[in-house]
Amino acid sequence: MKIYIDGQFYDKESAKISVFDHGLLYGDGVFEGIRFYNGRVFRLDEHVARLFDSAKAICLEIGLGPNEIASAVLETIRRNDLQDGYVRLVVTRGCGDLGLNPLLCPRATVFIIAAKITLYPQDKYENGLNVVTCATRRISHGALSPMVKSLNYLNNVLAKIEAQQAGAGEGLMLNEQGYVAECTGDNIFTVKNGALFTPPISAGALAGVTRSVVFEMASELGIAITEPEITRYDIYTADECFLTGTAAEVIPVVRLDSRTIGDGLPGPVTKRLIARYRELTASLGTAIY
Ligand code: PXG
Repeated sequence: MKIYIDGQFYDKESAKISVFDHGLLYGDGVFEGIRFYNGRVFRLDEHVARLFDSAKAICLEIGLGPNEIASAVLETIRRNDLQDGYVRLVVTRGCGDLGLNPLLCPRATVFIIAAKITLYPQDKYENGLNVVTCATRRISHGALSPMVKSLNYLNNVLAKIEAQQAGAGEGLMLNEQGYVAECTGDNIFTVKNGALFTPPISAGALAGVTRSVVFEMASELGIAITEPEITRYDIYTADECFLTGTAAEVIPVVRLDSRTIGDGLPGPVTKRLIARYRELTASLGTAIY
């Protein structure tokens, strides 16, 4: 495995980041998780654009332009001779001293890992996930914008622990007002009477790249989609529910907090979107080779 760090490639064993890097000391940095399929990177430009937006929001100067970052992602995949897999693209504040002052970090650190991906088990796509609501709330706009895909994932990690302790496949996160935001690493959608619903960004949902593909697929398939405030009641009483994420793709949810959603099986709209998403990922994207 070859890993990109600041313009150079290193073997896995020698790919190391300093203990003085503020990405580690303070979670001061941003990242993206990107998929590639059949030798093409899916939605590369959207991921790079979101990375730059996240960086801008935290006053982080990446030191490379969007085209250079995109080229570095492609080169990292090529060096690893992969056709299908997952890319972790990380930009940290870089090395500084032990104080949190970011001005003492002269240069951002950029690293890129391209790897094979461990997927959710296939039976979850066929039978659906069991989800529980977590007590840990989604970070609020007043603390750190939930739009920023930052290295501060501790609240999501704590929520994930709750979900795991409950034996659930994912954890539902509410915002401070008690409205549904998203899951610990995925956006959430419901289907009711043939129409699609998903929480708005204002409720704390990440502007997911896969989420935006669902909007495109819905318009292509003639399915209505809106972003009202959603409560757990709306999910308990939905006909269908599913999650979206770069890693999870589109995955059905059949239970929330021990309530069966719809008839307890992945529904027709969900199945249609899963099939269409697979067609898109298999055929679109930036050519790697
Ligand atoms: N919400 C959050 C909080 C995320 O971290 C998504 C939604 C989905 O966004 P995309 O753009 O991927 O459709 C994410 C991204 C994991 C893992 O190991 C998942 C993400 C990030 C890092 C790790 O499950 N998902």
